[in-house]
Amino acid sequence: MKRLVVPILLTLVTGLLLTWAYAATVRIVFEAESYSAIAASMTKTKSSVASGGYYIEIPLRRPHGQEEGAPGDQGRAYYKIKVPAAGNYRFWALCHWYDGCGNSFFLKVDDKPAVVLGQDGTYQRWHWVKGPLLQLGAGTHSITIQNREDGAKLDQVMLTNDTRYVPVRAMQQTPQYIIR
Ligand SMILES: [Ca+2]
Repeated sequence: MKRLVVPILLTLVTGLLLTWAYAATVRIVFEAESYSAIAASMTKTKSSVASGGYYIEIPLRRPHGQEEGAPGDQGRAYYKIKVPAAGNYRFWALCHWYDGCGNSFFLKVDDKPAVVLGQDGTYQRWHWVKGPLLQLGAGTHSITIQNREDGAKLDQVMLTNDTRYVPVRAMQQTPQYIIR
């Protein structure tokens, strides 16, 4: 009987920990078009293949840039989100890049310096781009997606404290975490 107590206790403790870990998982998903403000040349574009029917983009310029240069304008989209629990959140963005000179945005969170989002080599198709790990307190945060290169499109954003999670397709928007 005594030999059974330890395994039973271990099972119970493991179960409780797993339940807690699962319950504490937060995913914050918002459509790129669910911005609270937008400034040109960032544009909302209708699309039958985009989640929610729209994406936002820095439209392609003619001639399209052939090298890394300064952004053509201050185009940006601004979001406010409500983070339910403090933690480290991985930032993911569902993006579509034109080419190697149209494959990034600037990402600015709260009043921290802007960082580059993207610069990967997947062109001409929608894919999830892994962004930075953000240390966020519970409460309201602001997210700005800014022009860095023309030909860059954004469909959705996802933040999760489950840092092992890798998104594969568009997800259900979580309106409870979006402040408009
Ligand atoms: Ca969308």
